[in-house]
Order: sequence, then structure tokens, then C-alpha cells
Amino acid sequence: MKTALITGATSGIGRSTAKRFASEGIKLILCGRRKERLEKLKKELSMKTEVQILSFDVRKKEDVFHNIESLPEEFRNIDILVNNAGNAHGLDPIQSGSIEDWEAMLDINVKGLLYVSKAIIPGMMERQSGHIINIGSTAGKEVYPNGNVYCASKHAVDAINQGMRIDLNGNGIRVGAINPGLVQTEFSDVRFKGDSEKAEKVYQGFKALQPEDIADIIHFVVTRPYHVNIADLTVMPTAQATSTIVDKKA
Ligand code: NDP
Ligand code: 8X3
Repeated sequence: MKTALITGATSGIGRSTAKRFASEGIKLILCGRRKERLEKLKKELSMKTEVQILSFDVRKKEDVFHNIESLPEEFRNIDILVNNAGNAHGLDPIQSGSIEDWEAMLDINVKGLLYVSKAIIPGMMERQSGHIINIGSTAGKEVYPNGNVYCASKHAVDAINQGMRIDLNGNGIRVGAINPGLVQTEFSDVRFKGDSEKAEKVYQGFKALQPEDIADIIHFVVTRPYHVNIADLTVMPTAQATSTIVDKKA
């Protein structure tokens, strides 16, 4: 039975992936800051698989290492790492963007992903086996107006994904990115700091991707035979052509 560690499992893509993996009998280590949500999810999924929860902020590197190192023996051999925790903070032109927002995005989406990877890759190297899925974005492939630093953070994920694949080549570790377009999660609530009206508008007038769609793809990626590595996959709603071209009927 495989063991997967999913960051950002309290919501959206991470939570749906946890549910999908649980249905397939994959052992789970679920991470996020909101402990109550992790506990609730553990209760729900424990009927299907073994679940361990770790509550930490990916920005705090000591906490990242401490939590991962303190996993019980039966959860130590992590086969699958889903580097999913992340978010956008604000949607402002570069000339008026907030430094706090910029720092949050770079600290979480880039440095946090690196800390978690640094804590898990040594075990994969020792076992010469593993699979790392980095959740990038269409924002890591193109830049859109006011997306500046969020797009930079996801371009960094794209580069890290390529770098990991190059450096880990020959060690039995698969590395690949999944780059979604618009997915209806709590993403826009966070981006617009709880302004739910503004957040809802992002997904109005077309059918956005649902977190289950991405979970389905992640499950497909991790169930390919060992010689198949899905290195880089971009997925958008049918209504979306680029970050700025979305066929909105309403
Ligand atoms: P959600 O806001 O629904 O989920 C984000 C998850 O990240 C939550 O579980 C949250 O947990 C976790 N997280 C955020 N900050 C931290 C932190 N400092 N430490 C630990 N965990 C953290 O958004 P999505 O599911 O949409 O986002 C998941 C990933 O998908 C992100 O990397 C995002 O950039 C990417 N993505 C999203 C798209 C979209 O349109 N929704 C499109 C393309 C990519 P908690 O708050 O409990 O810590
Ligand atoms: C999230 C999708 O278009 O808001 O990465 O950047 S978008």
C-alpha cells in the first residue's frame, strides 16, 4: 500500500485529492494549518484508509522539518508527495501591490514547497523510489494583468519542477507538474481576502474546473506504470483559452 503526503489538504484541490486517494486505499498524511479541518477529514477518511494529520505552516521551516521527522514509523516511507499548498494574495498592479502579499506568495508557494520537498526527498533518495507532483498553474506558463508576483511564484514552481526532474533523474523518483487554469475552490476567497462577492464573480458565467477534476488527474498520474512519468500537464476549463480569455456567457 502506497503512502502519500498532501500539503494543503484542508480545502480545494488538496482535500479532493485526499478523498480520491482514500477511496483507492492510499495511506495518507494530510497537512494544513487548520487543525479542526484536518481532524474532521481524518475522521471521514479513516473508514477507507490509514490517516495521519500534520498541522503546520509551510512558511515555518523548523515546523516543517519537526512535523515530518516526527511521523510514526508506519508513515515514514512516503511514496507520493503532492506539493499543493499555496494561494494568491491580492490582484493588484505592481505599482500598488502590497509587500506583505508578495512575501506571503513567495514564502508559501515557493519557499514552503522547497522546505517540504527538502524534508521528504532524502527518504526517497535512500529508497531510490518516489513520486513528486508539484501543483503549478497556468499562471506559471503565462503572466496576466495584476498577476505579477503570483505568476512569478508559479513560474518558480515550473522551474523547480524541471530542476527536480533533472537532478533526481536516475534515482527512481518521478517528478511532474500539474498546471490548472480556473478551479472553483477557496482560492479566490483567499486572493480577495474574504470578499466572497468578488470571489464568486471569478467563476460566474461558465463552468469552472472543480477540485475533483484535478484530483482525478492527480490519481491518473500516480497510477501510471513506473516507466511513465507525466512531466508537465496543463488543464483548463473548456471555456478558458488563456488566463485572460474566458468565454463568459453571463
Ligand atoms: P484553496 O484555498 O482551496 O486551498 C489552499 C490550501 O493550501 C489549503 O488547504 C490551505 O490550508 C493550504 N495553505 C495555504 N497557505 C498555507 C500555509 N502557509 N501553510 C500550510 N498550508 C497552507 O486553493 P486551491 O485548492 O485552489 O489551491 C491549491 C493549489 O492549487 C495552490 O498551489 C494554488 O496556487 C493552485 N492552483 C489553484 C488554481 C485555482 O484556480 N483554484 C489554479 C491553478 C493552481 P490552510 O489554510 O488550512 O493552511
Ligand atoms: C490559479 C489560476 O488564473 O487565477 O492559479 O491564476 S489563476
